[in-house]
Amino acid sequence: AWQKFSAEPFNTKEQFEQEAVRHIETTLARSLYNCDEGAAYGGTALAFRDRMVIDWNRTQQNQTFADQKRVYYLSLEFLMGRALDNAMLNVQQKDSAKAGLADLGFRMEDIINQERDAALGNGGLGRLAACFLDSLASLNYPAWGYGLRYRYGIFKQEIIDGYQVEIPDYWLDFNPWEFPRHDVTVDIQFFGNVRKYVDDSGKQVSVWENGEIVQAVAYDVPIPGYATPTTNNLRLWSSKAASGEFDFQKFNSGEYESSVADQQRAETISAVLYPNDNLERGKELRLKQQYFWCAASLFDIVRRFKKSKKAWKEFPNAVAIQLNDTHPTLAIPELQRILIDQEGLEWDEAWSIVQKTFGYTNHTVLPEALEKWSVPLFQHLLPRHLQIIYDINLHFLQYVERNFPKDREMLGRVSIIEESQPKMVRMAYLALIGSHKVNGVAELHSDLIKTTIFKDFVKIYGPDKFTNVTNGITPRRWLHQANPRLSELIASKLGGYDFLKDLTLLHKLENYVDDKAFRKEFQEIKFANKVRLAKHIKDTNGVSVNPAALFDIQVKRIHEYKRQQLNIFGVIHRYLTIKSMSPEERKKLAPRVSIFGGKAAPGYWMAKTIIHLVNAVGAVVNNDKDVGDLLKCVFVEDYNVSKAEIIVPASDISEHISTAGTEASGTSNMKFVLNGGLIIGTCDGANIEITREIGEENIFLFGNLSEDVEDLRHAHFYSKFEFDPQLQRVFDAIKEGRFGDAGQFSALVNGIVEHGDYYLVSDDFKSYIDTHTLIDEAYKDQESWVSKCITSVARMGFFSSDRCIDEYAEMIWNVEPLSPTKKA
Ligand code: 26W
Repeated sequence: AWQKFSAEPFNTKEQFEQEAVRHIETTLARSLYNCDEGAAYGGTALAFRDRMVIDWNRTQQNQTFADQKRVYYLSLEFLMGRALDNAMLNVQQKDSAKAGLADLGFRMEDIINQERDAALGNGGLGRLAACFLDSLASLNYPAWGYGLRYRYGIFKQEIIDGYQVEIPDYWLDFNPWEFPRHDVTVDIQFFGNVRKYVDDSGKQVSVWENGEIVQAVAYDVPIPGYATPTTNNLRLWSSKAASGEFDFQKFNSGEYESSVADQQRAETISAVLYPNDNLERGKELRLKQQYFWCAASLFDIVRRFKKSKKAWKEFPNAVAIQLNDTHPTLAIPELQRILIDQEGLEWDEAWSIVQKTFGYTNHTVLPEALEKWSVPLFQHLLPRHLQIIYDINLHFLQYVERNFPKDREMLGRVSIIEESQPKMVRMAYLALIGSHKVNGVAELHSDLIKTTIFKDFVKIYGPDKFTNVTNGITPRRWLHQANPRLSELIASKLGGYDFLKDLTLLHKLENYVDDKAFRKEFQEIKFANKVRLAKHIKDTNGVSVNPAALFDIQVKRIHEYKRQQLNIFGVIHRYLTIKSMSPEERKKLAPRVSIFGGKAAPGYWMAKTIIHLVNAVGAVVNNDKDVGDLLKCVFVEDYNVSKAEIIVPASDISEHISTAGTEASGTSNMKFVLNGGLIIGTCDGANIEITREIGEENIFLFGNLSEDVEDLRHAHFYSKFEFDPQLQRVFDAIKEGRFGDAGQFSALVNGIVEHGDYYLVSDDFKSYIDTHTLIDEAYKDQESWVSKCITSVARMGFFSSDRCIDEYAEMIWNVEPLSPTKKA
């Protein structure tokens, strides 16, 4: 049994009511007579926040006094979703709150639904960061997250006439989970020039001066751990004009308007999350965001370290910084700059500290996602950093030259500076060179980075610099919170909720695979979850779907490499097949509901075309009398974390069908299986390890392997290839205009027919369709289907983000948990 430090839990509903009502009436200044659901949410959130804050303060104090290494997770994205349910779970007083809210005339579910998602991320990378924060706190690691406090998160998606429309996500009207720290500010410099001189001792000194200053203000968000008092901190920086004489001069000279304009320009830095996923666009504002956040975070980390009065060589024993992809790579030259320009260390000593401090996680091998910044832009915005990067590169290339004197070509290949017009800074190389470990996020991906993008670096540094940490997900949100009935059923068999702290305990469920009562309950829960999703679909799309049908779900960012186009072509194929059948034949078919969801980057036309086609197919199929319940096709608008919590538990089959070798890991695949759904997938990312864990009899794999992709692509250009007739039939139907004007979809079809089919849709189509036929058959045998589902859940223990965090801690960070009970 554990206890929170704050010794005042809501033991009774009256206690909860008293506190919630006090907040409604005082903090929110609302009269109880017009207390709506929004106010009830506010009161509830604030009451729980009070419970967390005491633990938070204690944890921070404890971490300050403990002489122990800390982890800093730098991520430009934290896709947190809602916080209230998570806070209630971790403070463990949800029952009193539920009863208290009922007294006040509210349903807990409605109150939870009042909260807006904190959607400060695009997809997998941002959600992974959120799962990691949950695990770090739950495992008592002394760890902070650092990010940006965007005023606008990922846009809200509306589907209008079948097209995606983006609406700004202004989410901060009421955010009870953040604490502004107006006293924690950092001045951040941009632009200016570098002055060099030799000081009295004969040392070369560089001064970066005459820049423009923007202020970073800290906003702190408490991150409570599960079943532990440890409450870590997520610090998000917000930008603000530096208040200084400059402004006053403008006021005095009557330039009030332009001084306000300066203010707005400064605030623009943290205004909006870039909505691109896996596509780099080289915008100046994005580089500004990256430096602003890295510089503020490093200043903060260094300030904290300096309070300990330790020698600089101790820095890597006190601090581990993890770079979530290359977005925070500027932290590397920034730390080097602080150490040599401000702290007066010699280059080599400083550089050794830098390399020991950082670890770099790569999340993608897609070439268009690899960050590169133009040298002229760098020169303009961060002149001193560019010099430091050149110096890092010089030292590095000299090292390479010494060790590989015969391979002259290598220098150009591995240089941080790409000799293009204009020259470019390759951020992934800088991140790799400045870190002591580089990891991929699933076994296949970690192997691929060593043979493709970082091949030369394996020769240079040896293979030990590279490692794998397969991604994971937090079972607190993705099992207990999203699927409370399944969690409860599991707890009833395993004798409690220990599995939420040690997910490998799920293996004991294998003893219940043949247990009649357990199986029945398991099926009932899945059905109830499908009913819930069917209601959501009815409410938002107006389409009635039969919860007894097989729910086939693909929800994730829309991207050609993820191949939603393969899925929708499969749906069209199914539709055409149904149409060609006699009523007798149709009776033998298993009813299906194909569900899509996900956002397209606003400038990604092909992805938007895919969304449009899904909606166009839905409009035809869902209204065809010949088809009826046999096939429905729906696009769920505005897919986000809280929608995922409804969608994931309702799936029978989910689709993870990327071209082999393109999806670094995938994490929703883990969520779906953990919630008792099966998957159809390619041999890609974490699908491979899921197969290893659950057994190949429990997954539907199809398609070409990553080692064959290159040859297949090549063949598209050099041998005239015939399409599978079934795919041809799909294209013909589109061209005939059966889903509206064919011209709208021509780019999609032509990309495959005429432009090389880069993502191998035609190569994998037959295998995909055949596998879906197997799925239809398998689903008819409900007994064996349920056995597969239960066995799979039992074998998913490996994919907890807790396992993942322990691996990072041991292999990369060299940090230990800090007991929360240790007295400060
Ligand atoms: C600079 C533009 C940009 C923006 C976002 C480039 C790359 C990204 C991310 C790295 C994209 C992303 O979210 N990658 C996903 O990371 C997940 C967590 O590791 C993996 O599970 C997914 O396979 C990977 O696509």
